[in-house]
Amino acid sequence: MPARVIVATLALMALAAGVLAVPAAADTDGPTGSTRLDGTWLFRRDTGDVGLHQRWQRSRSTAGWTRVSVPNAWNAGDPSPASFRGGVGWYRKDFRLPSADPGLDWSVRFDSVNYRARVWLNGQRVGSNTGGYLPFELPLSRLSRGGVNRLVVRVNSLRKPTDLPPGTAGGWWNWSGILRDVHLQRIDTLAFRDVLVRPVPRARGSVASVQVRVDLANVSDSAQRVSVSGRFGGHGFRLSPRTLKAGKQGALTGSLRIRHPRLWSPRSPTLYPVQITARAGGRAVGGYVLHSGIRSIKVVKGRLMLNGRPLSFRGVGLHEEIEGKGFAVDDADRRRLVAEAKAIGATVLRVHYPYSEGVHELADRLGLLIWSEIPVYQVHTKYMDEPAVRANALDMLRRNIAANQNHPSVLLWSIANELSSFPDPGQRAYIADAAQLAHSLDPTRPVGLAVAGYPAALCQATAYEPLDVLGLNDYFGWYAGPSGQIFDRLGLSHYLDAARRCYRRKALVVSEFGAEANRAGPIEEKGTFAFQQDFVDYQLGVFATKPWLSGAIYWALMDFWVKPNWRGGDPRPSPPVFRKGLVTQEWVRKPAWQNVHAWFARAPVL
Ligand code: GCB
Repeated sequence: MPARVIVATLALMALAAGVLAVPAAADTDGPTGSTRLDGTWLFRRDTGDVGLHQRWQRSRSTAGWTRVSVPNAWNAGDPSPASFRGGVGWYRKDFRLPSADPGLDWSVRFDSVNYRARVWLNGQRVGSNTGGYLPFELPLSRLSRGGVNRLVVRVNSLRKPTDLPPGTAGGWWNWSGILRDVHLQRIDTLAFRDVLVRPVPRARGSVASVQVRVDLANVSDSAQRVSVSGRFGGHGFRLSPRTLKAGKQGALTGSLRIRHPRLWSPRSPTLYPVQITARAGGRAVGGYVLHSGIRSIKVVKGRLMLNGRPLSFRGVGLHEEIEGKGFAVDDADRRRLVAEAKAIGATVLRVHYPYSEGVHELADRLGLLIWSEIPVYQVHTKYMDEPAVRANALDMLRRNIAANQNHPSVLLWSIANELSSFPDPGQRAYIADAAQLAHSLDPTRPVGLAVAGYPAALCQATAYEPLDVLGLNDYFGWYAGPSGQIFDRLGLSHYLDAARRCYRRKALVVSEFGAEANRAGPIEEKGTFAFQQDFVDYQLGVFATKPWLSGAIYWALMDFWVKPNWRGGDPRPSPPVFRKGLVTQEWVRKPAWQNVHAWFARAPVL
């Protein structure tokens, strides 16, 4: 029995016993009947980009291919400029289906391939995908039911200036390969496309309505009468049945009411196990499992509110990176990273792209909120002005919401990081379209944007009007900023107050603050451990005097790889590694870890 099915079964057994079970393992949510296709694959670098011409998708020989373990970043540990630039590599995996039943269909789901993927099965093209951080699923046809099947993936990690994140400018290493898990999905007649379980607490939390929408595709060659039933915690529900024609997709919807719900919050992250069963012609053909949480997140009078109470969180930036593996981390690595964030007392996680399913599930269970961002990262104005770039960004936003909206941990949808500080018409159009799209797809969450925090860039009130939350990336006292305007940390308090006056109705969050530290040395020297300690004490001390601030995020918890010549503002840098971390890549806590821990322990979350 696959692990996912075992966990689902345990959750059901616990449900029957009336217990709210929280599974111990990461990555248990999603359609049942899926098996991981991780583990040993063959890999071949294609430095001359000759693979397509030589039809490597059909090659039988293993000459030139080496064994790797997927998830895999083929450039892990390689600090060269060529490694950062990226290139082409091929992966291949031979596998047998878990069942030879001719009535079943199968698909393959990739959680993350950076950046362009083309996929073949048994020599036939099955599809492609662009973008590194969102899952994609491709149907598999021409399968050998009883024999060996060969899956081949060509990965091209060279990014263009119009890609997201753009070309070589990225603020983190361009890890190349199949970076997250691969799943083989069993499909019997009906395939789950989108599942939405959206609880909305009402009447001060004394009751909640839960909206359920299940999008199914009829993959059989005849029309089917389709029905869906399920359980939300101890409560049963049924969606209105409908008939789906062969090959067609459609949504079934319904809702239920929960009286006296136990609300989800960082302090008590109550989860309701949700189990959904799809039937075709009365026969159960598929299941879907997730873990829901009932809580409300709103911006009221310039303040983020969780369950009706003002939020004042302290959080950390966190890349899903492990030294020696790049972003190709496993469940145990994710648990260790997230545990380190919990240990310092963080209640929010942020990174510049959607986290993996595993991190979302850990955050749900551990009561961490996620600032969920898409990699619209420092995109140059001339590219934001291109409608095709904006359309791609909106598509990523749509896919992020579809993939991650069932997680109670998701605090808001962030549409970009550090676009130009003086929004031109192209950027304004993007902000308006993105905010409208996110609000219409998910009216229950605020929409945010992180901006570079400079006094001269304040009061973009019209351009930022459609947003609910503004993140201020604060490097006062670290970088000099344009014309030295943030060189002196004494300007921070005044800047924050000025920001409050400019954006009265928006919730304001310090979405980044941080200082590099890679050595012992005098307190006044940038880059020393002592300087970093003094820096965090000063910054967190200023934040503590701003009761209207909805939160602050230290950037970042752990050191990580940025780019070949990364300096990060340190006069004695250690490229390519970012050293603003409070924990080194070898898991050593720097002295400032204690300072941040002490401040975070003092700050009330709600
Ligand atoms: C920023 C970026 C972040 C960088 C940071 C830095 O504003 O958003 O990705 O890591 O500055 O260290 O300069």
